[in-house]
Amino acid sequence: MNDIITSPNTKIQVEVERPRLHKVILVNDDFTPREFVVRVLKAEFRVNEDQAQRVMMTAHKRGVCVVSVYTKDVAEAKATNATDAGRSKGYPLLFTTEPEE
Ligand code: TYC
Repeated sequence: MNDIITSPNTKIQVEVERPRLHKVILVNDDFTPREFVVRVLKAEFRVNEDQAQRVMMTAHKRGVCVVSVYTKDVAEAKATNATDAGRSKGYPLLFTTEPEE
């Protein structure tokens, strides 16, 4: 019977980096109605009326506004869904994504 017990003495250190978050950015245009932008923000990004109004007005005045941050896949899926919601009504509403610094 071979019952010698050996214990490993090599320590393995694994460094895990937190995945970078990605911003979803609302881009202003001259055609999409304000109420529609607010409705899409509330439906897709789970913000309340007040938050949706602020984000929409910031994009309206400054050209763009960060809506929220998510992991890459979630940010891209939400930006695509929200952009498609506008396109389905014939509006040029656009949401883009970019990695956080
Ligand atoms: N600028 C649009 C208008 O005056 C409203 C709007 C706001 C559209 C923000 C897009 O990302 C946007 N009807």
